[in-house]
Order: sequence, then C-alpha cells, then structure tokens
Amino acid sequence: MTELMTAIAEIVRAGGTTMRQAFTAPDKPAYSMKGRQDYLTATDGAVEQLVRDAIERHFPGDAVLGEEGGGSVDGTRLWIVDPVDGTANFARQIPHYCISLGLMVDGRLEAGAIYEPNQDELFMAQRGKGAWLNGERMQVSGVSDIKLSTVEIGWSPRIPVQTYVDMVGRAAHAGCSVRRAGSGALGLAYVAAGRIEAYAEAHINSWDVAGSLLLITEAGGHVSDFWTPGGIANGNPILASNAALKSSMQDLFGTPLI
Ligand code: LIP
Repeated sequence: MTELMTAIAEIVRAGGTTMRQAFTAPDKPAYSMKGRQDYLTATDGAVEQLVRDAIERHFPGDAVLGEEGGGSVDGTRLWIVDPVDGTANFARQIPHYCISLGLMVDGRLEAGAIYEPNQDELFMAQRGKGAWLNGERMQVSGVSDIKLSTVEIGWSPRIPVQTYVDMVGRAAHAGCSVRRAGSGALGLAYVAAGRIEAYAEAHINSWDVAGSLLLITEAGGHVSDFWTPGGIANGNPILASNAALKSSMQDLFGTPLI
C-alpha cells in the first residue's frame, strides 16, 4: 500500500472508530434536523474535525471541503469528506453508514476511501492501482441480464418526489430489484464490490461521492460525469454501473456513462 493510501486508511479508520463508539454508547447520539429529512448529529461535526486535523498533520496546506464545515471548492490538492454518510441511519440506530474521503488533484480524483465500521469494511482505490476491500482486490459484478440486477436508487428531499418515483418505476418495470439504503457513498461502494449492479440518484452532493467514484472505475465499472458542470460546489445527478449493464443502465436512467 502506498504512503498516501496508508495515511488515508488511518484517517478513515479513526473516523469510523469515533462513529462506532458514539453509535454503541449507552446514551444514543442526539440529533437535530438541518431540514426536512436531513439529520445532523454531534458525531458528524466531531468526525469531520478529526479528519481536518489529520489532513493538516499529514498533508499541511491541502484544502478540505466537508459536508458540515464547508470549505474550498478548488485548489491543487482538495480533500472532500462526508464524515457520516447515512446520517439518518446513524441517528436512528440503523447500522448502515460510513465515512467517505476523496482526494482530488488538479480537478481529478486520485484516491478515495469508504470505511463502514459496523462490518469493519475498508473500501479503497488509488488511480491506476486498483480497488480493494480489506486488502482483497475488488471487481464489479458480471451480471449482464437486467432482470437479474439489483439497483440502488438514492433519495433525498432535494429532488421532487415524482422524479424519484419515476426512476424507481422504470427500474422495477425493467426487472431490477430496487433498493434504497440511505447512504449514497455505501451504495456506490457496493457497486465497486459487485454486491449490486448500479446506483442512481437524481441529485447527490460531492462529499457523498468523492470517496466512492474511483472505487468503481478502478474495479472495472463506469460512472457518469459527475464533476461537470459545478459538481464539487453544487452536486449533480449520479449513475454508476458494472460494465456488463453499462448500455442498459444509461438507457434506463438517461444518463451517459463514461
Ligand atoms: C446521504 C446521501 C444520499 C442520500 C441519503 C443521504 P447524508 O447523505 O449519501 O444522497 O440518498 O438520503 O442524504 O446526508 O447521510 O450525509
């Protein structure tokens, strides 16, 4: 493992340990609402600060953009972090959440990691060096029949209800098994791990995807062009798919895959 990936692994594992301690503490994490169906816990802020401090130690001078603290949207070296992706799950004691961390250099993702502390699963990728799950090489699934596929379709209050309903309806009529588990970052990591065939969402934020997108392409899958225009600052729609269903998924969701 390269020095960069060793540092990233250390940072996301430390964040995950903090999450897990809060999640299992006798006094369950209190939460507030940032908006409709938009949860916030003290752990979100604590983990993001842990990540910011660690990046300053390991990579002084690098820029950081975080879901809770905001920050730069440009910079030669930019770290993009979602300290707790799946906050609604975390707040409601559903063990399906993760920390997501991605490194962008000159506007291109160079490394990414997702850590899910409940299963102790560390998903990592570095450009050109493959994608790994707990040290084992990851590969997207080989499922080539859409009627045998599982697709996760993300939801948030940021999109009109009918948009989401239409996406679910199209996928279900195409024969997909449709799920929604509440963490976009984990759903994308599961595409890379071959656990599901595709992930789609009508709008998702940069911090939700920055740790996962490279996992998918390094595992042989395809993703839509999330970053332009303005993906870092404003988010965008996202589609990710295995290779065998690339054409079917881009036709189904009307989103070109790279
Ligand atoms: C999550 C996102 C995703 C959405 C989830 C949730 P958060 O982000 O990864 O876009 O489908 O409902 O919003 O708020 O848990 O960090």
